[in-house]
Amino acid sequence: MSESRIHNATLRGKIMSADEAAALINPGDNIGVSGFTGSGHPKEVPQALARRIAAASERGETFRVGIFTGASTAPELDGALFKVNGVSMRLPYQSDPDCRNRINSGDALYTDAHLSEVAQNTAWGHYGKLDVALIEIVAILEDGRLVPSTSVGNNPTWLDLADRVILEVNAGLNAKLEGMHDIYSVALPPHRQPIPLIRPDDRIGEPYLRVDPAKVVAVVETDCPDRDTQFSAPDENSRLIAGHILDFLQYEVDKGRIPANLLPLQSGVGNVANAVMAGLNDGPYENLAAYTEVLQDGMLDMIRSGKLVCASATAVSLSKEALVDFNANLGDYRKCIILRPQEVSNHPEIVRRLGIISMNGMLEADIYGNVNSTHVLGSRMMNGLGGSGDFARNAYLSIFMTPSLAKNGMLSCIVPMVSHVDHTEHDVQVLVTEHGLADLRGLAPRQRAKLVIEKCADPKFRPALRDYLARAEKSANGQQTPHMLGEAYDWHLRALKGESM
Ligand code: 0RQ
Repeated sequence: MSESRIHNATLRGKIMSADEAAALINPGDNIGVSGFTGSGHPKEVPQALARRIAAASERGETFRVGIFTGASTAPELDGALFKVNGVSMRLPYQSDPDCRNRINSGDALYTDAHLSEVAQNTAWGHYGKLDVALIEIVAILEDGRLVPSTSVGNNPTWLDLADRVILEVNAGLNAKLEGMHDIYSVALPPHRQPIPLIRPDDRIGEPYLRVDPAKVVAVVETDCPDRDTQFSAPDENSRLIAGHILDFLQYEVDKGRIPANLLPLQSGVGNVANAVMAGLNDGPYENLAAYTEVLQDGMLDMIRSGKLVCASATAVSLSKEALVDFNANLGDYRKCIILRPQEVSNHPEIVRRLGIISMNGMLEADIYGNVNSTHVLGSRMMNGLGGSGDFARNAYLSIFMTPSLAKNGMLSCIVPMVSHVDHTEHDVQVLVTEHGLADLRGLAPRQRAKLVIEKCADPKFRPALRDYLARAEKSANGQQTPHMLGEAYDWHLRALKGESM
């Protein structure tokens, strides 16, 4: 493999095993790893590091590291390191069960941040010094430039800022990825310039990552697939939510507010997002574009059918079946998929310029339109904010969606007051559940509340929400945004006692 994938003589001289590379990581190091939603993460060195940490722990020594990523990774990285309690600090978005449990038990500190801001926050030193960059790539060119993997994430920043660099060259990923990426660096103020990206398919950088070869301390050859992301067939709720969104988008087209080929689409992760894409694929739209962070199965289907002519993202996160097709037809997909650093894929300047239609999941919304995407019952971290805030605040249309009920109908996802706020009423224009869609644009809080209750709440919780609103409006507190503060969280308090909200 070294013949075909590592063409630079200096870096070929640094090839070693994953265990040897992991031995170059010290207790207390902060490690910037590649990886975004289960794609493009290093796969062998993290497991070797986890073995070292476990051995140190058996000797009674403390060995913990800080892990900075693009977003969520996979069992070989977050899973392995968190199982051995080897991570003292983690950022940003995650979705691994062991990682989530360590965060919520207090074993690990977790810093959640807008994905577009992580690179600049690191450069400014807000998270501490970055000691090591551990980056998966698919090849090294003769001149030392690196062919990125299935995600770009924060890799340019990690390579730039870290003292030491460890590269995993993965022969298990398709070499035809070369040319799919567009690496552009955003300067820090006061040197920042407008990002010259006017259309989703503009290329503004170069297809390779660069690294100072003198900083590279290890090159590890691997041959491992990415995590595959399982999608179930859209359930009834997902189909209904997708249907409401599609009707709404058609209404906007008919009103002349958006063009017939819509505006560039951003779609969050998960089955509902995929169901919306499936609906768009079956709909009357042509020449669609995506400017998003994660490209999932639904968008790949749309590229194949010719409906989606361009997709800009920072990662490709596919099911096993979709990966087979992706790899078989990569030459064709490369013509319309561009992978960028997350600082660019999620950049507020671009999101506002392009007028994106943004669609993200949520845990709960309140009757006034504030959204909680991250904290179950106010305290327990789910996954993190991800890119939802990058898009929601700056999109032309920001849509949040959820089934109206959770936990076997015990919880209402429409509540009097959200137990944690990620997206304020000012950043949420449309709420959707299986029951309907509430277009909140231009409405005052009390108008919004009536619409959210009638359109989005499950019928079994509507009477209690109507009653709350009516009494709040009459109460002394009932002004611009009527609330009864002594009662607003009774719904969550009942849930915490294991009762229905
Ligand atoms: O719990 O896993 O224990 O069964 O939350 O809920 O309905 O499966 O929804 O998979 O679409 O995730 C907000 C988490 C929704 C996701 C969130 C419980 C429910 C279940 C998951 P179980 P569903 P989804 C792009 C954009 C933030 C980041 C983001 C998310 C679990 O969309 O992480 O948008 N968003 N990034 O039972 C208590 C409620 C609940 C609830 C659902 N009201 N109270 N629990 N659940 N509603 C991607 C990136 O940025 C990388």
